[in-house]
Parts: sequence; structure tokens; C-alpha cells
Amino acid sequence: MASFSPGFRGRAHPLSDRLPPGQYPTESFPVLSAGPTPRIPTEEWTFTLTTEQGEKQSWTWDEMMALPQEDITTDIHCVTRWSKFDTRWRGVPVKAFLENVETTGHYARAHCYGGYSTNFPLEDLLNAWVVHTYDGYALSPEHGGPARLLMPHLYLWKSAKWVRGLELTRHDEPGFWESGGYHNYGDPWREQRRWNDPP
Ligand SMILES: Nc1nc2c(c(=O)[nH]1)N[C@H]1C(S)=C(S)[C@@H](COP(=O)(O)O)O[C@H]1N2
Ligand SMILES: [Mo]
Repeated sequence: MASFSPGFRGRAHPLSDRLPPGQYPTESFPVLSAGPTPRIPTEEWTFTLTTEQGEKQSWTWDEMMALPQEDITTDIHCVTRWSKFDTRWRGVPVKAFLENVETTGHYARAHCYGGYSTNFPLEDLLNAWVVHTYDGYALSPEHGGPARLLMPHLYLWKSAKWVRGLELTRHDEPGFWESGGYHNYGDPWREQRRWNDPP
């Protein structure tokens, strides 16, 4: 009798089909941070959504934890060429924060404790989460705890660690690495690494 397990589809394909061009698989989980690691107690953590009109909505840690939670198993791809398969996270789908928000903007930027930022089209937030748990444990500060953005369809520099908010914008405004020569969008399957790689 046929039976289906959640991992069936993944295992039916060779892992090489899941490896974007120019990447190698790794079992380890490297840490890549542009500066010192901020330590933000959850009692002090807030997440603020700002619209292009300047309207703000904020969530405390407890309010964020009261939103719908999802478990995500996904491959992640870093522009420094490592990929890691089947990483397991838990967090809030970004669309839960956008539920009662009116916007005419088409872009967004993530802002972080420590000053980092990164930009993407608004619609990419439909495949993004604010995650607080990695592999069953509270996300470590090195990997962006207490909470980071997870946007697994783009290179990992878009998954802002120590996220403290999202800003919806009318115009696309490059973030930290995007201003520093990285590609504005960063699709690993199209190898959008540097600013002059094809759109
Ligand atoms: N706030 C913040 N987020 C960040 C970074 C950073 O320096 N600061 N580095 C980015 C880059 S370049 C990568 S590859 C990933 C690395 O995530 P990791 O350290 O959990 O592997 O985080 C991204 N998010
Ligand atoms: Mo990176």
C-alpha cells in the first residue's frame, strides 16, 4: 500500500537539484555578521512596522508570540557559496504583521538592532517569516536571536538578523550590502551575487 511522508518529495529528487549554481552543501552553520552581535533581551525587544505614510504599529515579544506560528523546513543559500539543506525554524509569517496594514508602497526594508538593513520588493514578504526558534531551540544571538527575518528564496544576506522592524516604501532603497556592491535582489537560482549580475 502506498504511503506518503512529508519528506517524500524532497527525497525523490537528487540533492544536486536543490543546489543553486556555484554553491556547495554544508552540514555546518557558519556565522556571518558585519559587526558585533547585539544582545537584546526579549523583554526589551519590539517589532515595528512603518508604512510609507509614516504610520507605525508595534508588537512586543509576547504579542509577537501570540500571533500565528509556523514551522518551516527550508534550504538556505549564502552568497559566500555555502548552502544548507532542510534547516528547521519556527516563527510568524510576515503576512500576519501585514494583516491590517494599508499600503501603496511596492518595496520594503528590514531594519535591525545594530544598524543593518536590507531591501526587497513588498511581495517577497509573502515568503518570509520572523523566526525565533532554530532546530527546536531558541535562536542563538550569533544567528540573529532573539528573532531574525527568514526569506529563504533569496541569498541569506536578505534574512536580517536581530530584526526590529519593517519599513514599507514607495521607492526601492538599497540596504547595507546592496549599497556595498551586492545584487539588489539576490536570487540564488539566477546567481545574482554582485550588483552587475543580470537582473
Ligand atoms: N543584522 C544583520 N543581519 C544579517 C547580517 C548582518 O551582518 N547583520 N549578515 C547577513 C549575511 S551577509 C548573511 S550570509 C546571513 C548569515 O546568517 P548566519 O550568521 O545565521 O549564518 O545573515 C545576514 N543577516
Ligand atoms: Mo552573506
